[in-house]
Amino acid sequence: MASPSSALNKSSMVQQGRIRVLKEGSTPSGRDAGPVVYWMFRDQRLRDNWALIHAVDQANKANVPVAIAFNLFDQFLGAKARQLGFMLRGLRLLHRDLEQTLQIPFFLFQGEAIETIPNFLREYGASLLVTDFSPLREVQKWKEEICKRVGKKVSLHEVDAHNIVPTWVASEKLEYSARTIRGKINKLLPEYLIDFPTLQPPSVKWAGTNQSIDWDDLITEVLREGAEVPEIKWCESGENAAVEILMGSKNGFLTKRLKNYSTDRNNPLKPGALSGLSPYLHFGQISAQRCALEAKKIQKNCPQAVDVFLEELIVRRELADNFCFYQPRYNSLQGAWEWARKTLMDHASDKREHIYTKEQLENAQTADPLWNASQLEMVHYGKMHGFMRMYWAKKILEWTRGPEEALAISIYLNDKYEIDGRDPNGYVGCMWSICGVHDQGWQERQIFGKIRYMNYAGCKRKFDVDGYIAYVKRLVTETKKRKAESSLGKEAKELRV
Ligand code: FAD
Ligand code: FO1
Repeated sequence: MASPSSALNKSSMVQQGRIRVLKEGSTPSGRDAGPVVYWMFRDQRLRDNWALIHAVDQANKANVPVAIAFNLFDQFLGAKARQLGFMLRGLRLLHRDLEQTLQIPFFLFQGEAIETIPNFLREYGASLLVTDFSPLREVQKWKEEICKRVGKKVSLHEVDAHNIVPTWVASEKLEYSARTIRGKINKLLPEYLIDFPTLQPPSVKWAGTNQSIDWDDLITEVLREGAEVPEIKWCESGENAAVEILMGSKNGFLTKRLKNYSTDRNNPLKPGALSGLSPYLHFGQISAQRCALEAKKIQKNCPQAVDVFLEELIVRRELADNFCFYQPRYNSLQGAWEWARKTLMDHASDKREHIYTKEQLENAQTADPLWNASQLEMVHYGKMHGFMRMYWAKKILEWTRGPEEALAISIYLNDKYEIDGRDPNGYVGCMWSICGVHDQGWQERQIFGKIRYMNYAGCKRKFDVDGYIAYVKRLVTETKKRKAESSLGKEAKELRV
């Protein structure tokens, strides 16, 4: 479907390897070239955004205006108030900054992108649609459909603004593990881990009217509809908040917390040892390339911590995009390797000590207080500690009737409650834990077969399990108290009215 990006007006701002031409329009350049539209989807930021840079560059070359379009889906992979509130608050800030700095209009549509985006292109006679890149099946299908629905003259370019080494450049095939992709990525880092050009306002201003967006109304509506999974208060949304988390002078990861990363990142009692970047990376409010550039600047101060961080941020994260891009069944047992499917099926009827329903798991009603604590951390805090996610998913394999059910439940719960859910990292995280994707085979045992096993005793050896359970208990109490106070506050306000 995609051809090499030879058909571009030689993009001088963005490396050709980062761009895929999904559709080549027939627009003769010159007077009847229409505007450029950037359909912003995964990379919801103005700074360090290759897709936006490309859209402005192409508009300037064709001497036409450029606009940003965002489509808010009615239902997106189980997202609720927690995720949509975070996303929309970030977009509201982006909209404000956009008008103040780049004077590029921002249009927000509600419904299905395969309807709203082609309609918008037709309304303004656009010649080029630029999109950012997500390997998720649905997204790839939407783009194929949009290619069919737009006029002959419209071109469609996809820009990988999320990965440092574009997924299709890092490897042309499904990689087996971090070991097989690491060398391929590291070889290309000198070429792709480069600084960003500073974006200037486009040369040609948008002639049409700008859309006025009632953000308060929209956010209130989305919070009401998605109230089942309430917003989290500890995680402020937006590009500025993301930069604070990365390198703020108060408590930034690179500025204040990096030294503990290599030693404490697997200790669930020290969540501050982790970067805390995943909500911002997931929604594209910060560029992984920016995080890597800033980390490399201080590599000499904490060489080991930076190496470990870059391994997770670049190799592990881009391996997840590789998996989802080349394995369309990335969230099902069919997407696992043959050895894993076989070993799991060989042990599918092994006796389980416990069998729990999705509801029992969702309500943290198992006999394992450690697992319950991790589930409660995810439900109430919205971000389970990375180490616990492995234990959490593996126990679901042990306590359900078979691997398909385990996979379905882990992905359902992960995407419903995690602020960073619905992400290739999450599908791979569940597939790694339950079906050994990107892992090797281990000593064969009941239920798990050759899938890596984790247990309570192993956790006890690694960290203070009782301390973590107590920590989560406090967390849940505080969250419930805050929720009660805020709803009291709301009632009082209504009474005063
Ligand atoms: P840090 O350790 O500071 O990592 C920095 C960044 O590196 C992360 O934000 C992430 O982008 C990347 N990274 C770190 N670990 C991994 C990994 N194992 N795989 C891929 N990328 C990684 N990550 C998500 O973003 N969304 C999810 O829904 C998600 N679900 C998971 C489910 C399971 C069962 C497992 C085992 C892992 C899951 N992960 C997920 C991966 C990882 O746990 C989180 O990315 C990490 O805990 C996020 O916190 P952080 O940014 O503070 O981590
Ligand atoms: N992107 C959009 O363009 N429109 C949406 O309505 C939308 C909702 C959404 C909800 C939860 C979530 O985690 C992400 C969401 N995204 C949305 C962002 C985008 O889909 C993600 O970056 C991909 O899921 C990752 O590939």
